[in-house]
Amino acid sequence: MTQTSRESTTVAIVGGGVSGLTAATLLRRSGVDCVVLERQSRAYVEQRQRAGVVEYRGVRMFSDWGLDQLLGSFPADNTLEIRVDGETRLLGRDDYSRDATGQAVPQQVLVRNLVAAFLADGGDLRFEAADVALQDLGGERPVLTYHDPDGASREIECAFVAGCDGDHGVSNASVPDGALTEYAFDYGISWLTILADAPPPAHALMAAGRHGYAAQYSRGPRASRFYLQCDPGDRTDDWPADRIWAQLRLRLDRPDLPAGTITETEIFPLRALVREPMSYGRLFLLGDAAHVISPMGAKGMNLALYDAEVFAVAVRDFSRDGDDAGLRGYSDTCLARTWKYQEWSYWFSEMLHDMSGEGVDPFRARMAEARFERVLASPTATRYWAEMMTGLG
Ligand code: RFL
Repeated sequence: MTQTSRESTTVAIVGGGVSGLTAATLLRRSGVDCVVLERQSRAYVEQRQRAGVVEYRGVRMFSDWGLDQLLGSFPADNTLEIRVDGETRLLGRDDYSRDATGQAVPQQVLVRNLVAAFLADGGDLRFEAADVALQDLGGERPVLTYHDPDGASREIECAFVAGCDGDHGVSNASVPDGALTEYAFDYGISWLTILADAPPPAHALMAAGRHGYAAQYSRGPRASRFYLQCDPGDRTDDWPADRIWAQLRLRLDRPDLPAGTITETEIFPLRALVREPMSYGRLFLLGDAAHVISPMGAKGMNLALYDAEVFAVAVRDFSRDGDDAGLRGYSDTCLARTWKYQEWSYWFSEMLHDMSGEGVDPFRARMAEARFERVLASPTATRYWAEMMTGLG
């Protein structure tokens, strides 16, 4: 019978996305050894496109750790153009927003840079790790088992597990029933998201109107990510390219928007989910494994980065100084930011979907208009918006 050899590390990280790779990089910088197990191939994770902006707080975090080069060099100004039934209003032009700009970096570029830097630094990152299973999370030394790409069984014993494998990963599913409480919210709205070779707009552009919500964001010098509100029952087959471009031109009020090659379409429901607490025994949940957020405020990747830093600092303090305050406070610290961002994204999502549109309750529409006027007219409300946008609030 073949004996499975058991390895040992301080932190075993499940998932090599933004949260897992950032936690791994910061742990290594702190002298803490770790192993990252990623189910997919390197090629797959390096081309998976999603988010595109690291908020100012995240930019500062990378800079504080001497990792500025991972973000590239495309500043993202905080200007947001909002068109309501064709009328344009600008947010993010205040001094506070101007001084705290984020960085435009497509998520797959950040992942690619994190992978390269971690491996160049001698980091242990294992792709195509199949059947990862988590055992003894409540004990002193949890064990992870998996199959390597050759099909061999492997075991890793560790002091801590970082569950960075997203909403449908194995980490949160390994927690015993009843140990976590899930708070879920369904907006009752779906978005069609489109990646296309199309010149990006000067600023992030959102449009509310009677035909439904739409948005366009830069994804590099020649690509854009678009969103179109659609019926919850729609499938991508219902949205051929002609329909997509016609609806984008109409809703964004850009009759001259050139049609480019569409490289990806996906329909997803707008939803929110938070799992509390964000830890169980020696397992710590990071990023989407702990919370899912409406993309309206562009905060999913940014929350993942925040969790990664809080976790890495907590493990560093424990390993170096025996100080377990950070580990004990991990969940509360991360949940405080998570809920703040959930509330902001909820406010933002509801406001722009309610403002105008077929079938919108007239009372809700008036409320949304009042909210929007307040954020434009009141310096205090504008400042609050900017604090959330930059991540400094
Ligand atoms: P990730 O990036 O999904 O990485 C999880 C990794 O875990 C791996 N994995 C496993 N590995 C080993 N064993 C298993 N059993 C495993 N199961 C899964 C996966 O292969 C993967 O590599 O999660 P992480 O690190 O928590 O990062 C979260 C962010 O990716 C996510 O919040 C954002 O992409 C959300 N999001 C956006 N966030 C923003 O901040 N700004 C945006 O503009 C933005 N746009 C978006 C988005 C999400 C989108 N989707 C998913 C609907 C646009 C879209 C279309």
